[in-house]
Amino acid sequence: MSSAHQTLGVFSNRNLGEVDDKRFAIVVAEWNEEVTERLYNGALSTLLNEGVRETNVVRKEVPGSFELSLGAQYMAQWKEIDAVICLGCVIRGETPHFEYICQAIAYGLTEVGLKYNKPVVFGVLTTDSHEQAMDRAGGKFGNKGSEAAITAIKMLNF
Ligand code: DLZ
Repeated sequence: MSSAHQTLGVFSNRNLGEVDDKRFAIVVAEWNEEVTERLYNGALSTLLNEGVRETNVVRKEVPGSFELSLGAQYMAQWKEIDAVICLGCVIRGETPHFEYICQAIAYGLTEVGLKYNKPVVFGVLTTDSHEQAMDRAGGKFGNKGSEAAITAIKMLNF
């Protein structure tokens, strides 16, 4: 579950390094679309602000957050893709198997990143309510999509 106090404010975006030749895939879950679209807009605008070329960003969709791992794998296996940003939103109150889905995504994305030796970023909100998710998708606690984009850039310049 997201901490109520976790915001972009704790996240430094200084000295990110060169990104103009880097290519990104953004995989977006359709479930809780109102939230995930905001995450996507946050991620894309952050990449562009940091100097990534728009033609170097590809967007793909998966039905729900559970499918992010496979979507990430499809993208990571392309040699043309340098980093994969995965965006989703799982809401505890509306998801009886919340823990299983969240755990599966965390393990799945970790595995893909290690298998392909590329940044695969967990930009998935795991909240108690829709309101908490909106707060973290461009609301009062920042935008987890932007944070995910910064994470991808940082790991590319590791
Ligand atoms: C089935 C389901 C439920 C109940 N809740 C969510 C959710 O809150 N967020 C989300 O991204 N996806 C949810 N899903 C869909 C699953 O992620 C998945 O798409 C289906 O179980 C099919 O594998």
